Amino acid sequence: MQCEFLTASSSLSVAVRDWISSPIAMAPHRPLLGAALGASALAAAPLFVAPSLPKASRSDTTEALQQSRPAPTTAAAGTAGVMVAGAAVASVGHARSRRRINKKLAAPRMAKVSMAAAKVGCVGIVGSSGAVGKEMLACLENRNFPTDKVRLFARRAAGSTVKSEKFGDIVVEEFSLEAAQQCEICLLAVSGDFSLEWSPKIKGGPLNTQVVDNSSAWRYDENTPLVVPEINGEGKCNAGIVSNPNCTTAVGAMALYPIHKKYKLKKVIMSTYQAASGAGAEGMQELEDGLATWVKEGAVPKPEFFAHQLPFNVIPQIDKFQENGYTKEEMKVTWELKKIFGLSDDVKVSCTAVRVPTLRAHSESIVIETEEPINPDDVRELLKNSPGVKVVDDPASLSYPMPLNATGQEDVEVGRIRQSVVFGDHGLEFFVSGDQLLRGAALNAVIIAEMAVKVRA
Ligand code: 2RA
Repeated sequence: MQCEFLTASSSLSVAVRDWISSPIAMAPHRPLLGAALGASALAAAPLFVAPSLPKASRSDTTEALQQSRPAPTTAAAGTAGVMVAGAAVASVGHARSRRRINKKLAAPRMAKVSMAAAKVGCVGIVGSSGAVGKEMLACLENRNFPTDKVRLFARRAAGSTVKSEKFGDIVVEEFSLEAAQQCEICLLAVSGDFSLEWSPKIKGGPLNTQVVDNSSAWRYDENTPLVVPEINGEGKCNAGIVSNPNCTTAVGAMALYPIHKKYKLKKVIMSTYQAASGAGAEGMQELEDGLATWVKEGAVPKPEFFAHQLPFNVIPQIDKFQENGYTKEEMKVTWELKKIFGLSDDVKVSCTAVRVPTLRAHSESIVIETEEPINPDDVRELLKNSPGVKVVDDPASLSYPMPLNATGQEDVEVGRIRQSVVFGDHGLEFFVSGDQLLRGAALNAVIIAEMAVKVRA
């Protein structure tokens, strides 16, 4: 059965998409999205403990996504498929209103740096034209970052002008070491290879430039701090290179850390529902194009970016497979939680990472076993008072975290908090949705930079 409005003319489709992105249609209880997400993958994978953190890698996640080449692709357009299309088309509209949403962001719970207290002359964004680079500029604007000037570096966009309400018209430049070192802080939204080559050269120099790197290049380097500022930022943000975690780790860490501090984690089993934008702008584009073509022509084109068709599908592979059968995306959660939380080898963390046809915000189903007895009511109270977290957990009013609602929000939503039937009074299960372009990338980097400014003062 096909939904009438999705098979109608393209102008009607546009009208429908506009309606879907309207505030009324974005009311939190739309069953369409819940059903679509419910069809996503879940798995309780065997536990695995990384014997040690991996060496810094020369390959970056985003590039690795253009994995093994695709399999065939005709859209299966059953009822479930139509529902997924509805959800994803809604996300398209939502992405369009992203700028509006960002302007409406709730006051962040992490204190902003006061202009009077500390300030730097210039912040650079290297890789400014990508999905994360653009959000970095938006975060600097939205959070009133204490700098006089922002410089943007991007190879393909060099020469174009970006209009910024706060920082004026910014002409995008080709990256050069000299220009980067004219900034006190450089935010890098580039490949791991670029970061491995340039971060050590950028740091230091006449202005003692600091690098905040969003790639995987330095995450597992023992001399480079891996930081979620609300968790382990204190005393780490003055390093020459500070590394941002992978977005999947950062989103889950916001909920897990307060729980770990109070109840001590023993086991973490995570299953993810990751949006197309986690793979960058091309990922979003392929999802949008695939859905638009399906609306017009009734078939989804062959994928060029993802290994398989994403519309009407979920893909249980993100990044490369490792020797142990996990993907690198999955092992990042194990490696990075260990480093950020300082977990002992006895604490076991496992993840199954799945790409789903949403545009933005990653969701995660998380099961934990703890050393101390734990219960949902106490954890709700704990999380209500934790920075960067918003408890959305009222089943009676159908309130729970969803990616559409988490999109554009600085806080990670946590809900569906319940006692685990597997681990009993030492176990809990919950669901999180967080805007991975913000918490998992741009916002995390900008808050690190805010802390760095304080230290420099
Ligand atoms: C993804 N987490 O969603 C990755 C990006 N770093 O593809």
